[in-house]
Formats: sequence, C-alpha cells, structure tokens
Amino acid sequence: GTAQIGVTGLAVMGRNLARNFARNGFTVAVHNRTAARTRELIEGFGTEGSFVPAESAEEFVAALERPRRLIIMVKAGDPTDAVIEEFAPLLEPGDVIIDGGNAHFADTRRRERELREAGIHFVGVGISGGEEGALHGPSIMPGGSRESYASLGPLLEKIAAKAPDGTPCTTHIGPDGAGHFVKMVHNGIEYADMQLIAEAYHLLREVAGYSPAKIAETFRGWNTGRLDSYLIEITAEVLAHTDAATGQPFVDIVADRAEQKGTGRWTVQIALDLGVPVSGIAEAVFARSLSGHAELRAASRDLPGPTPRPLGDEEAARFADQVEQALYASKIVSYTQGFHQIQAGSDAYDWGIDPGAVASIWRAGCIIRAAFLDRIRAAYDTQPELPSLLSDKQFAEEIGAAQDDWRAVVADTARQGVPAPGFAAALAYYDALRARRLPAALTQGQRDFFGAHTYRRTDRDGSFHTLWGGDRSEERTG
Ligand code: NBP
Repeated sequence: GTAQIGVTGLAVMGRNLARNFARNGFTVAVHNRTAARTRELIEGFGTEGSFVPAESAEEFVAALERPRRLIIMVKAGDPTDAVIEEFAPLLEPGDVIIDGGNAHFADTRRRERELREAGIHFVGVGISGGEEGALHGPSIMPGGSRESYASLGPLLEKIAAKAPDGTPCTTHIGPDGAGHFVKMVHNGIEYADMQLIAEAYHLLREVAGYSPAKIAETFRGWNTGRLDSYLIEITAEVLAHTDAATGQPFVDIVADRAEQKGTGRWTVQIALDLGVPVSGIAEAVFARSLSGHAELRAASRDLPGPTPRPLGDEEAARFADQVEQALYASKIVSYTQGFHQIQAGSDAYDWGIDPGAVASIWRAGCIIRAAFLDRIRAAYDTQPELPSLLSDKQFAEEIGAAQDDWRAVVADTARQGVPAPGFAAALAYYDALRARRLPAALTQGQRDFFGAHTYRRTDRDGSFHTLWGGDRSEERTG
C-alpha cells in the first residue's frame, strides 16, 4: 500500500478529516460501510489531493503502507466496536488503529488493552472543533502508547490547528484513555463556559434591562479584552441576529430548552467517582436539564419572587462592568476545577498528563479556544507543580481585584431573583477554598453521632469516637 493514513467512516467528520490529510499532502485511503459515501467523497473532493478509495475492508487495509495507520470515524459506542472487530483480524503487530470518535475513556481503555494483546496499538483521540475544525485544523488530543505517537504524531501535527505562535494544537496526552479523558473534560469546561456566558446575558437582560443587540455590543467590547474567546465572539453573533420570519431578536424566538449529547454529563459522573468538585460543570449540566422540565417550570411559574428594581442608565452600565468581572472570576474557577479533574484523572490512571501542554493545545481549533489559555499555559510553565490555578500569583491577583464586583453581582442575582447558579457556585467554591475552618468538622461530628464513623482531631493523630449514647467520653479507635 501507498497510503500514509486511512479513514473509515465518511460522515461529516471523517470526510472532512480525510480531506484535511489530503490537502496537507498525504495519500489517504478512504472507506465507509456504505460505499456510496466513499464515491461521493471522491466525486466531490477527489481533486483536492491524493485519495485511494476502497470498497471492502480488505482493499482498505491493503491500500495502507506499513505500519498501517487507520482512523475510525464512526458513531461512538457499538459501531466503533463493530468496526474494530472487522479490521483487527486484517492487521499485523505494530499497526495503529485510531479512534477519532467521541468515545468514553473507559471504552478506550478496554479497547486498548484488548488490542495490545494482539500487538496492535489502539489510540483514542479526542478531536474538538466540529466539522469546520476537522477540515481546517482541529485541536487533537491523542492517547495511546508513546510509540504510536512517534508514528502518528507528525501527521497529526500537520493537520492540527496552529496556535497564534504557530505551535500545532496536538501533543501526546498520555497512555490508553488519556486523550479521550481530556477531550471529555474539555467538553465539560465548554458547558461551564457556555453557562457562565448565558448567565451574564440573562443578568444584562433582566437586571440591566439591555436589549439583545445592546448585549451583543457589550460582548463585542469584552471580546477585545481578557475574555477574548471564540465563545464570546459567537455569542455576540447569535445575540445580534434577527429572526427573518418575525423581525424579533433571534434569541427570543428560540425555545428555551437546552439539549445535550452527554459529554458534560460524563465529565460530572467521572468527577463524582474521582471525588473532584467540578461544581461549575455540574451546575451547567443541571441548568440544561432544568430548562427541559417544561411541566415543572409551568407549575412553578407563579411562585413569589422579589419586586423588580429597574436600574437607571448609569447604574446599568456600572452593573455591566461588574458582570464582566464576575464572568472572568467565575471562568478562572471553572478552569481551576477542570484542570483539577485532569490532574486527578492523571493521578488515578497514571497518565502523567502535562496540564500546561493541555492548555497549549486548546488555544486553537476547539470550542473553548481563548486568549485566556495562553495565561494558563504560562502559569504551568512558571510552576509545573502548581497545586491549583488559583494558586498562580497572577490569577490570584486578578480574582482578588474582581472579587468585590463578583460578590455584588451574586448578591444582586439573589436580590433580583435572576438565577445565576454558575456564578454563585464559583464564588462558593472560591470562598470554601479560602476558609480557615469549614463546617466539615460538624459534618464529621454528626456522622460520628449517628453512625460511629469516627473523626480525626486537630491536636492529635489517630481516629476517635465519642460515646454519644453513653457518658460521652472519647475513645481512640485507630
Ligand atoms: P456519525 O456519528 O453520524 O456516524 C456516522 C458514521 O458511522 C457513518 O460513516 C456510518 O456509516 C458509520 N457507522 C455506523 Br452509524 N454504524 C456503523 C457500523 N456498525 N459499522 C460501520 N460503520 C458504521 O458521524 P459524525 O457526525 O461524522 O461523527 C463521527 C464521530 O466523531 C462520532 O463519534 C462523533 O461523536 C465524533 N465527533 C463529532 C463531531 C461533530 O461535530 N459532528 C465533533 C467531534 C467529534 P454508514 O454511512 O454506512 O451509515
């Protein structure tokens, strides 16, 4: 075979990824279960580069140079297993199977283990950036063996997005499921970012009384500063858009029920398993589910709320500035939580993930790309063992400068009855981390009272139990 890479699964993602490889000068073998898709690709885009179409699995495998590198780009779940079962028997030790779908990292770990026994490298790759990213340069998060990255990395670096300083947005994340894990957390952070921006919009609308057009303008202003990001940019576009049919602001004619495909939920489920408080991501997932409970919302519509207190023009402008501070501070917290989860996953599975490198490859090609990520990378560059982003001196200073406004906004949301669970959860997390003493001491006392679960003391080692039902003397239990 002559093809340096093969792509099987030619729906929108696979087709665009194959075209990206071909446009970058690689010879690409292409295959799809339904051969019509393969023919469509060749007819539509065959002149963009060097494609080798294959109708059968055997033909596809024969078209690849050795060691073979083949990317599976099919629907995640059972279809991925079906395709692996079809191709694995046709491969040889040293070949590399790459799964570019949105697989759960636990599935990736299982597949990697199974294929390793046959000497085949299985590489789970998180690909962000949707169909445009796949075509023009995505952020690529490959897991799998270091050896497989030696063979695959140069190709991925060629087709990946390039950060503003020219660095390719891909790097070897770590063994087995590390790539898909990091892609999952990326999506979780994306949920949190979107929720915080939505809350900022809602507050400007309901408290400041701004129109969607005015909020679009406000966001465009923010986008020239430290909040400069793809999500703020597209939010301004959406808010400025007018519905052609009604002449209404587009945002007012869209049903207010947010859907989800599941990666945010996975992030929270795994965070619960790892014991990592990702409250910002959790609130974002819950906010989407709450929005979908139509009957519950209808039944609650007449519950009493506070009397609205409209702001004057100057007050509204001042409030908008405070919201910018609250949004920035909350964003620092949600990235702190997301990177904590990455660190915890890395520790639990022995992945050796470099958080600075993760921030670096999110700077372009993915949905959460933002100027802010350069700052996160710099924080980890300065101090690779940084325990938390909040312990970075610069972030700590910035959040310190934002805190008065942040607190004022959270207080206003409560007083004015506009929900902002993301802002509030971020502030609570921040204050909990700052606290010298937490009421967790009392929680331990309660647990010891009803369940003899024991507690530790601040002044002595060991675990203790108080005889609550007896004379309330204390015994040492370990
Ligand atoms: P889809 O997720 O819609 O999957 C369609 C492809 O899967 C077709 O090529 C189809 O073949 C193939 N397929 C199925 Br379904 N079952 C199969 C089976 N049993 N055996 C062989 N092939 C099978 O495609 P997509 O939207 O291009 O996404 C591909 C992957 O990329 C997914 O895992 C997705 O989660 C991930 N992803 C998508 C995006 C995005 O923006 N869409 C972004 C990032 C990642 P057929 O043509 O014969 O039916």
